[in-house]
Amino acid sequence: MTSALPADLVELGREAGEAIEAAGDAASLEALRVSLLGRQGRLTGLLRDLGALPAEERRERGARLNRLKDQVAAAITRRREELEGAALDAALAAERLDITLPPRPSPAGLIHPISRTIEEIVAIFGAMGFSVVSGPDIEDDWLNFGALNIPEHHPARQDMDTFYLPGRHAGSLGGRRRVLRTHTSPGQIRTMRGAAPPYRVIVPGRTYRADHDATHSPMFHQCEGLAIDRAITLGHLKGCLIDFLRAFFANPSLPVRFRSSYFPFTEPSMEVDIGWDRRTGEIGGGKDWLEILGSGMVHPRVLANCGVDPRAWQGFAFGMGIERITMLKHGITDLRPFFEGDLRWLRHYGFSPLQPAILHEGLQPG
Ligand code: 2NL
Repeated sequence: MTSALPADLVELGREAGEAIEAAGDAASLEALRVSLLGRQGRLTGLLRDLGALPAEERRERGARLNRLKDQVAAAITRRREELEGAALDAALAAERLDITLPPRPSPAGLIHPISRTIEEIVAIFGAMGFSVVSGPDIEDDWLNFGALNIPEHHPARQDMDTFYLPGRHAGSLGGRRRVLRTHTSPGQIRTMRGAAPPYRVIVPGRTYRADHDATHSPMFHQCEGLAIDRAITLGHLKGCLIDFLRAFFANPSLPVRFRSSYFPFTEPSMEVDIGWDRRTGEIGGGKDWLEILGSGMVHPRVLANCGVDPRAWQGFAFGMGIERITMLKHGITDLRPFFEGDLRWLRHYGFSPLQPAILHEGLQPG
């Protein structure tokens, strides 16, 4: 048999219900739960007080109190779930991810024109069967000059033109002077000394000369090439270099002229010119000639200096300045920005890494 709740419990239930509905967040709801159902809570206290009542009264009030306690606990749970649901809805609304937004731009970087030219040279000579070789920037004066048949008192060897380093190479190199290489030839000298012929190599890389003005940088880049076999002739030299120049300048009818010259390390030696128009600067047109590289048949003394028998082996070599052919190809008129690291210049003249130099019936237009 049940009767109406005593007035104090009705009042407590109403108060608790209102407070639970009014709780705005998990923390205040939890504080409310502690104040009602915790060890010092009001309902807990009323339950504890039952012990003082006579048995009959205690049973009835106990049952009611317990029901009230269950109702309060259920109301708190419902309110907690409500608050959690609202918090999740708010987070979902605030943190919504729009996967249709375009990605933020990320800096891609560009290939420096010097690196691009080296890539193109490697692609062209690579297709002809040449391998790429590199050597150290610091050489000794035998590998840089002596082995190349450059005489002791040649002007190129003077301190005025060449960076010599303090101290000398120790040990097996017999106290030779240390020098920043003035061309990449020592890379080829090392190739010949290190293995038996035949050789087909190119050596692109940094080179150094004590020269600094508007058209000369103390550090610059060169690419040399070397082809040695049993019967390599001047005809092979001409064919390779004509093919190279026509591929590099992307002009299959580029005029190429070989002009007699002199280098201590080749015999005979030839300067190579391409046709251009002096007035407009246009490569391949006009009636003027522009010197573009040096070449020749490797001097027998150079082969012998490297332990290669010049009666059994012969071939050609050539050398070119990377900055120079890069400027000509792209119409760059000033040498200095190559080494200044100005990003505005690089953005103008740089190349996309996503379009590397690839040969397909000549180089693809950059
Ligand atoms: C030029 C001229 C040249 C070579 C470089 C060479 C290398 C060896 C043997 C013989 Cl190991 N020759 N290199 C030959 C002819 C010309 O460069 O005007 N360079 C910018």
